[in-house]
Amino acid sequence: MELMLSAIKPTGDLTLGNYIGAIKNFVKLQDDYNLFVFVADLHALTVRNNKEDLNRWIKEVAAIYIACGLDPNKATIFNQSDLPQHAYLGYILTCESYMGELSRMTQFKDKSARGNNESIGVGLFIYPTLMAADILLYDAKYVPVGEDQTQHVELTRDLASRFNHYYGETFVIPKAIVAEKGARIMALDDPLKKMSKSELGDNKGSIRLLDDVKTIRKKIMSAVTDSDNLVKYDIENKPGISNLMTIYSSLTNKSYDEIEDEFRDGGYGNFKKAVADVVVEEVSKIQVKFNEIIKGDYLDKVLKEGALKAGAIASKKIDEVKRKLGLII
Ligand code: AQP
Repeated sequence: MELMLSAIKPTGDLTLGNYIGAIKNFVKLQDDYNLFVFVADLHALTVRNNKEDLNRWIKEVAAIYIACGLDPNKATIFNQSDLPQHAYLGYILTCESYMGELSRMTQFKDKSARGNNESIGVGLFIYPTLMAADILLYDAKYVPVGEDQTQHVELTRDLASRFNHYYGETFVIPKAIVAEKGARIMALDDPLKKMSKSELGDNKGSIRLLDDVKTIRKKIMSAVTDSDNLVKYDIENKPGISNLMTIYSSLTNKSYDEIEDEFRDGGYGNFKKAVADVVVEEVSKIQVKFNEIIKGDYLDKVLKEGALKAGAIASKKIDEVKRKLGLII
């Protein structure tokens, strides 16, 4: 089976966006690929965190993977920081990359356009090279990502080709896989903004997978929409209702046409209630499993076994890279 790799960074309580755009797809893919899924905890360090929060989020991501249906007997699940090989290859790939190409990465560009370059962390500047290392360590052929990450997979491809060119065939050139539907779930309080787990403030825009059922219903019922009361998919003119349709469609597998028919005479109130029902049903199942997994030492065991398996592959790759560069192994 071909190797596919993806990750989530523990930077907040996971959202419905993370589930629909990423985890739900991982679960489907685990039967057809040799799937490696990790908790990208080193990537979480590009911003300063409270250590209790970070620790809780790391465990939450790992436990949610399993609660959503990732099977540790099929997928390899591990913590990035358990394997120093990631940072090691990240440094080597940083040396292979150019200021120009890293300056063009959207996140850094956006942040530097907003003002004071002097205070932007270097971690944010070089995190795409760490992401390249995450992928290239395992010879991953496919990388499922959200739309906003495709640029980083392009950089990974460039770095892999560059290394192969100068030092001889070493890395597999990976391909990004972007899911069509659900690739971008938007915030409920501002459908022009992505639903994000690190969103601060009153948190009305993000449904958290561990939110209680009442809160979830309330957030969906008060989601921002237009006022013409017609359930119709029109991303330009009706971004709020279209976003809710994407959520509903992703969880029920109904097409947009079917949803429009179903709610033709119902108006927004009925539709929002139906969206809340399917979200609550799905999330409740995840929460029951999560509450079992988070107790006891099962999670530790899964992460240790995952790190052993991934570590064996990563160490071999590091030896190969050192040999190619002329470093002593
Ligand atoms: N709103 C979303 N819609 C669809 N997919 C989403 N993902 C995140 N938000 C949405 C997908 O979830 C995975 C998480 O990747 P990540 O943790 O590395 O970072 P991210 O994409 O930056 O996710 P967040 O939740 O927005 O985190 P913060 O707030 O920390 O930046 C990816 O596969 C992503 O596409």
